[in-house]
Amino acid sequence: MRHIVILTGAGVSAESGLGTFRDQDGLWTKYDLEDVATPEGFSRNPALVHGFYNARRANCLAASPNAAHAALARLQDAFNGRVTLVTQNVDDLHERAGADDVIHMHGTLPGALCAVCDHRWPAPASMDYLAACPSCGGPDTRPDIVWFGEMPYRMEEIYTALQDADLFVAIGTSGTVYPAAGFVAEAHAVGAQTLEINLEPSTTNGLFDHARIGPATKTVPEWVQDILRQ
Ligand code: BV8
Ligand code: ZN
Repeated sequence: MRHIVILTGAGVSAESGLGTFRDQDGLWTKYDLEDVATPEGFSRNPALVHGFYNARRANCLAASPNAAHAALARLQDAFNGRVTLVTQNVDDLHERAGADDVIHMHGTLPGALCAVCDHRWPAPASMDYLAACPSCGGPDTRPDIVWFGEMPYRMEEIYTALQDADLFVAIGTSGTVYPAAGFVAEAHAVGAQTLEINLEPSTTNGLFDHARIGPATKTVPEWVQDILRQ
């Protein structure tokens, strides 16, 4: 096996205490996605959206990577082939566990973006919409997050990796958000093996050749060990 492409979702950070989205007390059960994760919501009420992301940024800072993040960083180090690690998550727990070149297709909580000049800088602990852009002084500073209706980042790179994959592994994602939920079909189309690792089978589980069910801090280290033993 030469090239493994991995896609992680909120489930890989669940045991670090960061909420998921669609589980019973998930984020989308407390906030209306339309209000806090769309450009329209941001222009309607930027203070609410900054408050939502400031709270998540604080959660993220207080959280620590778990055994699943550590195992994936180990795989990147020890696997004698290529590992492309794509995440839908906006937390930086993969990096803090030692992973490198993590492809954050939905942006990152620690990142700030200027909607006027596209300048990016490390977000302050708490952002507010009055804060001017450090580069152009513009008023439209926002979290560097990809909202619904916006184009995810580094899609070219992801599709090129999927074309070259021997194995595609989806970890801790419900398979409800596109284009990420479509990656398994892309991998399948080029003849890659596909594996889902999840607490319970996701909506797209039927599209995977294999599945390992259980909490990520147990299933991911076991899977990494099996791969490195091969
Ligand atoms: C796009 C950042 C178009 C925000 C996120 C109408 C208008 C426009 C677009 C659409 C539309 N209708 C549909 C769409 C497409 C839309 C979409 O897919 N909507 C869905 C809801 C139907 N997609 C988009 O809008 C995307 N953009 O299409 O652009 C375009 C095209 C060309 C040019 C220009 C534009 C953008 C999507 C990105 C949105 N941003 N995140 C933020 O984080 O605040 S997505 C959001 O959901 C999350 O960030 C997360 O990344 C994503 C997926 O969630 P999951 O990670 O899967 O989490 P979830 O809670 O759902 O599942 C948790 C899983 O973990 C479960 O399976 C559970 O079993 C498992 N689990 C739990 N505990 C554990 C565990 N597993 C293991 N161990 C455990 N312990
Ligand atoms: Zn600017």
